[in-house]
Amino acid sequence: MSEFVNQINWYPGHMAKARRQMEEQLKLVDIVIELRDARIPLASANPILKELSKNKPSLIILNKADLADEEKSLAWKKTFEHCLITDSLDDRLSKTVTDEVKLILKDKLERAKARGIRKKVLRAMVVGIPNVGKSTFINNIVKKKVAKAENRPGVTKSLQWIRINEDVELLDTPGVLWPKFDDQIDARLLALLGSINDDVLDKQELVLFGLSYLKQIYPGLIEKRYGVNENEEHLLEAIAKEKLWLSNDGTPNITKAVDQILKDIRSNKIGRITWQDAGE
Ligand SMILES: Nc1nc2c(ncn2[C@@H]2O[C@H](COP(=O)(O)OP(=O)(O)O)[C@@H](O)[C@H]2O)c(=O)[nH]1
Ligand SMILES: [Mg+2]
Repeated sequence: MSEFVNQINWYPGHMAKARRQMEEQLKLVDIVIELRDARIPLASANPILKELSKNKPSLIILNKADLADEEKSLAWKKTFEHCLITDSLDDRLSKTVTDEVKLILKDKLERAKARGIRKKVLRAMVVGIPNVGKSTFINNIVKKKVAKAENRPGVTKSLQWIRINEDVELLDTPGVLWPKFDDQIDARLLALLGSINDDVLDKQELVLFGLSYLKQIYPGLIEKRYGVNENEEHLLEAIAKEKLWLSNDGTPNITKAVDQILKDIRSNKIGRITWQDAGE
């Protein structure tokens, strides 16, 4: 496979800086809330987060679950120690997340109590790769409660904490992590779902990859959606003909087919699809 995804946005200097900053911020929190895309639970993980967080408790959030295959989300949930299936627009998100955080950190709360600290406020930070829904998630969780905690000694001035409720506060800016570029399949899946800027990609190659991948994991789905069953070589042409995506001279318009299929995939017109299976 060719070197497919350009790493232009994540040159080494940028990664090193992001890494340093993340390490500093992680020291200040009790728990890491790691957002992943429920449609690609592995490809949307950062390759070194575990190492960076030094085994700090973590809560995996399978976000954008409204776009994913429900059954597969449940299967994925079982593979993580602590995991919630969410979408960033869920009304009860704030309560669901804080309840889970308190449950995970129950021992810590009890130890604090035993030492005479009556009300320990738990600190969390949200991390994740670009476009996974971090800002939407944070905005939802803190809505109407944007009482920023005061600056405290020992905490860098630029860091702001937002109190979600009496028990939990959140770093107001999420940690942005780079995605997995090294694995070319993961990189293609990220691109397919729009998590990597696709200006730098060969869209036709990407769409063909997506279609043949779909054929393997959801047999019959492409036929159902586009009414054709062709091998890869003629697939785009056949779909364009079937959907009447034609050029002025009446021939199949492949460019249009590519753009349209990419749009269909990203907007879930093809269906709720999870591209990676638990236990693979
Ligand atoms: N369907 C769906 N879309 C979401 C969800 N969370 C975020 N989005 C959309 O995904 C895009 C990226 O979200 P954003 O919060 O900016 O991601 P960030 O880059 O991680 O901060 C936006 O268009 C959001 O509206 C979700 O749970 N479900
Ligand atoms: Mg953001």
